[in-house]
Amino acid sequence: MGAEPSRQPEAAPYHHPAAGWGAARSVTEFLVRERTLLDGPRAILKMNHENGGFDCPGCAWPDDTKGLHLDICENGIKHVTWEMTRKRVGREFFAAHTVTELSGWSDFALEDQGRLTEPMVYDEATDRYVPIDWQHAFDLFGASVRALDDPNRAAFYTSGRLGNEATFLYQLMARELGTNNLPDCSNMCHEASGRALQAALGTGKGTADLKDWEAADALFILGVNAASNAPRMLTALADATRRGARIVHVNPLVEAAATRTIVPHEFLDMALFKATRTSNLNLQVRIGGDMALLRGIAKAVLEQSAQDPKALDQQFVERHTTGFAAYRDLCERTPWEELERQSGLSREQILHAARIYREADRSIFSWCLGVTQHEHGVDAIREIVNVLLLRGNIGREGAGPSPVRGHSNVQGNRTCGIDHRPAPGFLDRLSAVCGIDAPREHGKDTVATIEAMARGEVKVFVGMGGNFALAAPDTDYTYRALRRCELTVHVSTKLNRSHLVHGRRALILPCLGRTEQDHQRGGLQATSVEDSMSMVHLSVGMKKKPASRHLLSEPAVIAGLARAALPDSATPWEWYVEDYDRIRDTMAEVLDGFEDFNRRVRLPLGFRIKQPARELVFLTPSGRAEFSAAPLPDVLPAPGTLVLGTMRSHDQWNTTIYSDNDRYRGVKNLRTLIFMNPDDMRARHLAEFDPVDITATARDGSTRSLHGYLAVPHDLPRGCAAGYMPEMNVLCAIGDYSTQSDQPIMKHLNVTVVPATQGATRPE
Ligand SMILES: Nc1nc2c(c(=O)[nH]1)N[C@H]1C(S)=C(S)[C@@H](COP(=O)(O)OP(=O)(O)OC[C@H]3O[C@@H](n4cnc5c(=O)[nH]c(N)nc54)[C@H](O)[C@@H]3O)O[C@H]1N2
Ligand SMILES: Nc1nc2c(c(=O)[nH]1)N[C@H]1C(S)=C(S)[C@@H](COP(=O)(O)OP(=O)(O)OC[C@H]3O[C@@H](n4cnc5c(=O)[nH]c(N)nc54)[C@H](O)[C@@H]3O)O[C@H]1N2
Ligand SMILES: [Mo]
Repeated sequence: MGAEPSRQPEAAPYHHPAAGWGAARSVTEFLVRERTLLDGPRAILKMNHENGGFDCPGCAWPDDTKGLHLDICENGIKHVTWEMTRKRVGREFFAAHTVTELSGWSDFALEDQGRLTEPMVYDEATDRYVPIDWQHAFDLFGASVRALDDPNRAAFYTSGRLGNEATFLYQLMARELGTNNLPDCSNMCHEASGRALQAALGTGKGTADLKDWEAADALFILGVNAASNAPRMLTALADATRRGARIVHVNPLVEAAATRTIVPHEFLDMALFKATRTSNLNLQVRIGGDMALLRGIAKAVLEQSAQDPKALDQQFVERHTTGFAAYRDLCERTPWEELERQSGLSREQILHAARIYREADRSIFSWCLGVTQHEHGVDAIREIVNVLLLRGNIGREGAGPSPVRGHSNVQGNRTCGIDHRPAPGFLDRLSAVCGIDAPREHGKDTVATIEAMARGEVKVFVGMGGNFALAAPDTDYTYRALRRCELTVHVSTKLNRSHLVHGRRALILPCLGRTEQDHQRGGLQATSVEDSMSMVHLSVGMKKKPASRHLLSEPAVIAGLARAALPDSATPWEWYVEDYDRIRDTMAEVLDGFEDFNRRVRLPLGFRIKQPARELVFLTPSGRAEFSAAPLPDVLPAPGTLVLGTMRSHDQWNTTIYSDNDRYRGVKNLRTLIFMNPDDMRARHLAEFDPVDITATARDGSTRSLHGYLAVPHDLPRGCAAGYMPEMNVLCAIGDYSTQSDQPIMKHLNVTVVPATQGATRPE
């Protein structure tokens, strides 16, 4: 897998501020490559704007509260231009290449063919995709679904960029068919956050919004590579520094956002190369060590409260929480040595973080995959809440938990019904309003769906966006599972691996992207999305001419699929698609917090879904915020092994690889690498770029290997290693998912690393 195969790998520390001119140059190169030098900049000026414009299809960071601001980032721009490319993949392309041949292409080469232009169906006789018209494609799906003896033999995956209206129709189709099999990318992402916050605070989401970020005195940023994956957070960090707030980064790696930045839209700073510091303290925890650090902070706060009663918000704890005594006991009983060992930090470092926390009136804790993709992800996030509760950092300005969500609408997907474990109250309302009998039995999440496909139980798989084959764990197993299906259907914008790893029959259904105008009988349509901080607003495409005239919008594709599978359905599928206001009117009746949806979503900045926990209303069994008292997990690597975390490079979007560079980590022309501590390399007699074999041992003792990866020294704690997803999904065993969140454990693989027996893997 690789974009620039013939170039020599390079690795050197990166000494420049995040964003700034490196980002500007990278954007220009990208616009040229995608041949969108004219359309790209025009689109970017329309992005994330108050009153119109489309929502950046990049990350889920909220738009600037001032609304008028051009808050853009390098990676958002890349993501938009990726969709707007002038390259096309049409029927001639598919006629010229068999699926077997395409299977030998790199993932980069597949997506690089450009936008899909018409529906295609797999033809077994010629091993090629051939054109099919929309109605026949829908009919093939309808017949396959109706032939199933149980609706639970179908599964409906969502990748988190689907707009709210399409999301609502999609889950309605699944539930009208009779299944809650709605796996989604969130099952690999923030499932742990949802479960932890639900248990502790009675809400599955963060409670802090961007205004709170602007008012916080201390920001704790855990397990996120913000400069690459949530670059607009850099603006918030730079603003925080300027007003004197303090910022603590917790990450085994010192990522670019943890040093300094030049904010992308501050042109004067760009011109003067003026960087702003974005960190007061970097804590390089060991992988999985966050919980021990957090407990250490709590222990320090509690110890301090003996002399300084203000260290603890006694009144808040008494009035609004439960479980405090047990938690205090646990903290007192946990020895400092244990906290140091498990966190990989010294007592002084932990006390330093605790002092910053104690001295701040208002604190926000923010986190992403570095905290969630672990066996103990739920416990670790509950520990974040514990720490916040000690000082009453919930339900007031400038404070609270603030997970950084992934895909641009992954939070909206969950709000609008993509949930394999839906709440009974939601199902009641959905059934009553939509006149269906929604199934009550829980459905399958991502891992359970793969296992069921492998057993031959799930036979029809639909992917609404995304790249399931590559994104999921245990690549070989997942491939075998998908190939056992009777029918695989992918609604996509670009060709990807999931189209080639298909069932006996297979459909590729191309759809409009978010940048494109969506015209239906009722006129130009807008869709709504929800960001990481629960703001719901409209997104309207700006590109008049779609990538192809055969494309349908996602709601139209879903309506077509639904009608074919449910010919007698009383749901007015076609009527809904004529005017998305009609979908929104139904959503307003079904979904909590969506009253008066059509009016409120048209307010200049949209609206914020009410957050009970923000108002100190805790919808937990006790009616209070609940402390947890989980035992500290043992996260130390076994002797001779390393703990490996998989992550993204700067130049990729999940399974979409833009190039083989990772600018902020100083890497060029290389993805088949493993970052290691220099001492761990020396112990294995490895020099920079020496080829190694990596073997992961799963819980069940089975092993999975990658061969010929290159060792790259990096500043990370001993015993820890890192490398890139999705390539390293080969190493993630399907059975190794968290017993707390069911999330695949993608940040904590137990591996051995030895010099390669066969030399280096050269990218093809
Ligand atoms: N440009 C771009 N933007 C994206 C994406 C993309 O692929 N490209 N993906 C989107 C999606 S879907 C998501 S979910 C988010 C993902 O955003 P991130 O969570 O930033 O994703 P990762 O690249 O997996 O990086 C995880 C970070 O956690 C750190 N880490 C690893 N293990 C630990 C640990 O045990 N403790 C702590 N504290 N840190 C640890 C790693 O060093 C790394 O900095 O980004 C979204 N935004
Ligand atoms: N080892 C490891 N694996 C991981 C992770 C990790 O950290 N480590 N992270 C996990 C996480 S957090 C996530 S979210 C998943 C990501 O999993 P997915 O969301 O499944 O993957 P993406 O790469 O984001 O999907 C890209 C594809 O989406 C399609 N697409 C793009 N735009 C649109 C659109 O507007 N509409 C439609 N219908 N399709 C579109 C294109 O065809 C493109 O090829 O990966 C997970 N996998
Ligand atoms: Mo994600």
